Amino acid sequence: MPRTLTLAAAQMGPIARDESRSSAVQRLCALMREAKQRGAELVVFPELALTTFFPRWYFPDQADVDAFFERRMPGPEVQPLFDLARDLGLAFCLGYAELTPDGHHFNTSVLVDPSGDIVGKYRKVHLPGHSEHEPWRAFQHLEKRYFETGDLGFPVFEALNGRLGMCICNDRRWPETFRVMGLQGVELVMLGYNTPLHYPPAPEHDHLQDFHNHLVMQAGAYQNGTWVVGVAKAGREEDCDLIGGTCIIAPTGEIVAQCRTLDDEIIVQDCDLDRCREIQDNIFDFARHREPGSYGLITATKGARRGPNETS
Ligand code: ING
Repeated sequence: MPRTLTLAAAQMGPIARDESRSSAVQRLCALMREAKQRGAELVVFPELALTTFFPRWYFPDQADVDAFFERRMPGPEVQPLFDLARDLGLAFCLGYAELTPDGHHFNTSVLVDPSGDIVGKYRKVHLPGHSEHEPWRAFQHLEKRYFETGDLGFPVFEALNGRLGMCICNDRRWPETFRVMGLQGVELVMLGYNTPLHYPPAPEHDHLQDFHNHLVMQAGAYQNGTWVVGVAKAGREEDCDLIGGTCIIAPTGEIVAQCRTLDDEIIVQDCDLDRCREIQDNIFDFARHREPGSYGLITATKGARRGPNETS
């Protein structure tokens, strides 16, 4: 009997800066109902799914930044989503901005089981962008200013009769992210993203954003023999175009389902978790083929070493 998990990716269109959490939660609930109607057992939502992508602005006053964060999960505005999931018997994965009781700020994702309990948490490790206001940019990308580096590593959780892991947005571009979970036998990596079409430091790559988005997730899936679901917050959000490309990727690296719009949209896929073994027992049988003795630089260094003639 294959271990099949019926998975829904719940892409969101733009969230306006003045859109309330309650409005965003209503949209998430509508997506969750549609996913249930289409047979889903697990629904994955985007990164920072409760508010607009606020790192695109410079806020000198920390109180204005903190207004985008959740002090409790679920707080009162988010409770209806947890209640609906429990009523429908659905698990879900939700990205949000976490402000801890002792004052730490993280870009966070939680895995909630069908009884409404948080059974997994992840805090974004790879924070892109910059930490100071850079007015030359058409829009800011101040994740390094507003969030701390995640302190939970890349855990893999036993849930829904499988081994599930999470990462967030920029994390997907770093092979280490998937490999650390691959070394824990992950079978499904759930991730959300807010990815602007325009990348101010290298506008010549703007036309490659959709390609790079799928490239990194397909590679992560194939090289670790895991399912991957990537879920966009998409569309033109506060004058900033965010890519779509929400998709579900098999352990072979094949995209098996993909959103077609830049709006709120559900795609659903039966994921046979046992298919991970086609890859994990063969081409990427880590125990047989990996040579960690040759990989020392990966954890010994941060930046590249370019030799004696290094140019800065
Ligand atoms: N967003 C972007 C991402 O990694 C980015 C940042 C955009 C990096 C375009 C490179 C190119 O998808 C977040 N939130 O990490």
